[in-house]
Amino acid sequence: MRRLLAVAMIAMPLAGFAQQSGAQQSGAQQSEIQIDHVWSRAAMAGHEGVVYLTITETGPPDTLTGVTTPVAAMAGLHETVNDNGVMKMRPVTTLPIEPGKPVTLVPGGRHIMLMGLKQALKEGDSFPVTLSFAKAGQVTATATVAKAGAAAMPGMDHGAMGGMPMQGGGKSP
Ligand SMILES: [Cu+2]
Repeated sequence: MRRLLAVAMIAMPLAGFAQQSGAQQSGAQQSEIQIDHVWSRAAMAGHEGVVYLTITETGPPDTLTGVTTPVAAMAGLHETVNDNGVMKMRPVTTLPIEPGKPVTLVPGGRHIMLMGLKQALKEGDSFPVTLSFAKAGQVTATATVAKAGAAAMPGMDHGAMGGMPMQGGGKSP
């Protein structure tokens, strides 16, 4: 009888602890970020490139805060806006990621702009793209290069940006 009581007394605080730590874990920033459909288009070295992908969050809300890739001097988030019939691109600094609401970067919408390609992107190649999230930290995905102009949006050419109104974008000669 005495032994049984002792076991019960030990078991109770343990159960309480387990419950508490379980709650803490679900409340902690256990970010579950998945990046799919990562693709790019063939482009020449020194030119601009583009990356499209889908971000799915199954953990708590997060924010995409930046993008880097070894194949470009600079990478950044852009969105495409229709300004009185003229398609323009503008930089986006952060992108909120909500659980259960996949964020898609597709031609004609949001995309990752690669500025100053350090190497040519050839069809069939792949290269890493690292996304920085406020909570999840850095997540690296692999982009596959499609042919130039693949699923291109009419009236917008990422390969040659001549005449494209774009903030802070240097034109290739
Ligand atoms: Cu762009």
